[in-house]
Amino acid sequence: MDLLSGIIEAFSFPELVSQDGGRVDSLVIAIHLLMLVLFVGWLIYYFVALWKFQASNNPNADYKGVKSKTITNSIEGAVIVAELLLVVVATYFWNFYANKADDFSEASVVRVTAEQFAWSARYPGADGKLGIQDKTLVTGANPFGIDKSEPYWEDDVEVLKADIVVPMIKNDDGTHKSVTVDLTSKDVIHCFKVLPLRICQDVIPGMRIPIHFRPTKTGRYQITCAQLCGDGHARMKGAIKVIDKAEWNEWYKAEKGKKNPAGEKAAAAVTTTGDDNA
Ligand SMILES: [Cu+2]
Repeated sequence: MDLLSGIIEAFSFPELVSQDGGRVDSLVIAIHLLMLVLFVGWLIYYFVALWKFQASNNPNADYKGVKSKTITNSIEGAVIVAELLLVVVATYFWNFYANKADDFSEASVVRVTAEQFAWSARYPGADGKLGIQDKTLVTGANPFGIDKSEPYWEDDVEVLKADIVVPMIKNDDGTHKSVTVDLTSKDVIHCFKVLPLRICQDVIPGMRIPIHFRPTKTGRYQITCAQLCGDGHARMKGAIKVIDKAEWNEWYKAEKGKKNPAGEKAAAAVTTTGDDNA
């Protein structure tokens, strides 16, 4: 019984803590069913060919082969249908995750920056907006590459190489509020993969890629870097911590309290004169 439940567990989906993640599971199931149909189809074709072209039926080998176009046409047709299905379904899911959520608000954006081999986050401050980020401005003192000549950055909350904290907020109708994670990288291509949230998105230097999800359960979930990003890739583990609204408000207040805008302003004055990373 233990072995059976172990096998069932190994073939089951991991824990799901995202409102829309079920759609990803449906996509996985749909693709597996499609592959099953293809597999059975090919098996039937294989046995029919074995029987039809056996040696006793065809004592002399015929190097000209089959002249009828039926098989070629049906295989080409099947390939076209399968590819079309995959493209249509994949585009639908990609569109769903890549576009802004219906309840998108700038205040619910967390900007996540990947680097060899850690994850850092930046949250909008009281103005509800994040400062402008530019990879060419990244230095030791300015790890996010914040453009300090632009507005909004001063009150942003920064969490370096620690858990990425996001709130789980339940709406009155029982649905959950979306969180948008804006992904970018300081160095090479990484990949932000959180299995229980059913998200997996490449993180590309010079690009800001938003991805959204609706967490439905509080907890701490592992972020796996799903792109081989250097010799420390295997160690590049992070965590995303989903906490409830009350806890979130407290956490956010505490992080804001840690900030020292005056100190950051002084650092800005220094970094405009030289690059301390050189
Ligand atoms: Cu990585």
